[in-house]
Amino acid sequence: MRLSRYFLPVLKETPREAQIVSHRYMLQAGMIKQASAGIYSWLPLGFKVLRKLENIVHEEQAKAGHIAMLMPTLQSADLWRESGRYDGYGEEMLRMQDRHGRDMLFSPTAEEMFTDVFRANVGSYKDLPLTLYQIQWKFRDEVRPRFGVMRGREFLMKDGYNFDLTKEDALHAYNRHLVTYLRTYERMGLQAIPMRADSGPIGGDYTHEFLVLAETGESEVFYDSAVTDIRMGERDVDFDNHDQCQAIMDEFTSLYARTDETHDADLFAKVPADRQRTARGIEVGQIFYFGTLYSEKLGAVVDDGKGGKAAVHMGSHGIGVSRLLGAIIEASHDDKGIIWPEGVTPFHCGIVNLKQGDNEADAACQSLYDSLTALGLEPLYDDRDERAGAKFGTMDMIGLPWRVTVGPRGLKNGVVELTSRRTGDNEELPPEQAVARIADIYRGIS
Ligand code: P5A
Repeated sequence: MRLSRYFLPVLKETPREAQIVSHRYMLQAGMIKQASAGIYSWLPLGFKVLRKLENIVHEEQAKAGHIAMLMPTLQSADLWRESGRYDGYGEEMLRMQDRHGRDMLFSPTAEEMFTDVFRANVGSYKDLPLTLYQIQWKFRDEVRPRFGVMRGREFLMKDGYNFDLTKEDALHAYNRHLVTYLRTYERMGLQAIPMRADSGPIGGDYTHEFLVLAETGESEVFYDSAVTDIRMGERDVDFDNHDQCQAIMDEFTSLYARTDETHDADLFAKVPADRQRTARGIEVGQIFYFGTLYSEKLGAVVDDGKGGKAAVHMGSHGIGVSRLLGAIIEASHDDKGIIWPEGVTPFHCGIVNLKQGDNEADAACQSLYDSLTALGLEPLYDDRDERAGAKFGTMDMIGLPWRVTVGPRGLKNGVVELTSRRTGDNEELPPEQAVARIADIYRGIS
């Protein structure tokens, strides 16, 4: 993409309404624009990162055999009356009526809707296990929408629902989701720690939240510092293997890690004193096992293979996809702007032409652009007629992890400059080698 033809409305001034750095940078980098309280328009750069996050989520869900589909955002109140949540959900549910006076709502979550599709189409244990999911906009009329996409009213969620014959199978689905979530966050350059939590309006009594530690996080958390040393890494996982998934679950959740709602001071006191930590965290996901809570109310039953009928065991599993943008920026930035992890960056690298209009510099930039594009990479070429300082400022703000700077002086010596956004390290090298280096960095990342 050539910057002169892109739509990147970078703001010069610091937006005054933004209280935390991720919100400020998302506005300044031209990623989002507030439409009304807690509701945002996604401008091209923000939309690009959002799509990248969605892709990672889809890829990791597919590995576990979970099946993507899409539900409507506007749902009939009748279905929610069956579960008892139409009255129970409270002020956060946005309610409306259609022209016939029928009660409708904007889905804040979709347990009822998925259970309804299940009960209408599945009647036998032979069709289990089954996990269906979607990535879809949700609406929650939060009392205090704030921090930009972090606590929005309209937000993008990945929500998945498992249907299993037995509790044991449903707990395996729970473990499977824990594994897929850990892999998902790691690919996004984040460490999200699973912590025992409270289930709130979703119900059930077995649930973990995934928290990214950050001073600006809304949740207070208590944990054993040793949990931060555990990583999924590249290990092979067989998602059908109950024991392996259980072992990973145990590895990640046996140490003390809880949100304030479930914090137990006596248990915490047993953690070695030098490892006790109190901090703040951003909740980027949550998984739930709630058994037959919804299946009994909505009549989601199957033949159990022994001549009887059984209400299916269920859980639901959510990732805050739009919130993740904020969380990634909170975890990865400096005073000049965002620093995208390679796995989620909107463009793989920037190309800065120091002397637009100079034949040699223009040709070298074009050639770099073509070589990178031919390798399947997406560069953002700043071809505007602007001062070098302004070009660097834009690149630093939007946070592409690598920048190639091209100028007549370097070209005389046959070199361009490759700069890491994270470390600021510069290296002079011939253009072909810069291309090869960048291709190398992204090999295996996509
Ligand atoms: C699980 C999937 C659920 O709704 N039902 C379907 C279950 N869980 S949850 O924890 O309430 O939400 C899942 C994740 O969505 C994000 N989230 C938000 N993101 C931005 N703004 C909000 N107002 C908001 N509310 C929830 C969180 O990341 C949460 O973990």
